[in-house]
Amino acid sequence: MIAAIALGSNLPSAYGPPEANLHTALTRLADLGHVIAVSTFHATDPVGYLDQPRFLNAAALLETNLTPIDLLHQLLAIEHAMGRDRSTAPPKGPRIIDLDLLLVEDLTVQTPELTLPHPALHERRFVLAPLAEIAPGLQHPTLHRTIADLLANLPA
Ligand code: PH2
Ligand code: MG
Ligand code: MG
Repeated sequence: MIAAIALGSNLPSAYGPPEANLHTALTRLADLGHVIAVSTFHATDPVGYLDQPRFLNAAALLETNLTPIDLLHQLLAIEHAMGRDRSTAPPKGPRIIDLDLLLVEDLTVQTPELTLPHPALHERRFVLAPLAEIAPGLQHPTLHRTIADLLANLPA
């Protein structure tokens, strides 16, 4: 199956600055399958929780044999292995690495642990802009609009 994954970082780690964190995370994603495409890295202003450094955001397409829930667990394991500590940081606050599962083919999943498509995918420019570089024609499975269309129609 092909999964779309959002990457974000706005703190340095043992691997280096946010740019190095994205590169490290992409290397680890490659252990989970085949990385088909990677966007450029976008410097973005923080959204939601404003008092934090700017982010570097990206998107990737991963071909994998993992189930969606196993893939989610692997993404969380990479975050943890790279030094992200969810117990101390505020929600939506600064992080070494954030790996969000956006889409898996046209699956819809509603469980306490995992919602697909990602519930905020369609309203976040920092997610849609990188994803539109590598998958502009991908259809949102419930909104039935392409990534390029969702990006073009975001409020400014
Ligand atoms: N992630 C958040 C909250 N705010 N802002 C930007 N620019 N980029 C992010 O990745 C981001 C954010 C929570 O996941
Ligand atoms: Mg996350
Ligand atoms: Mg996130």
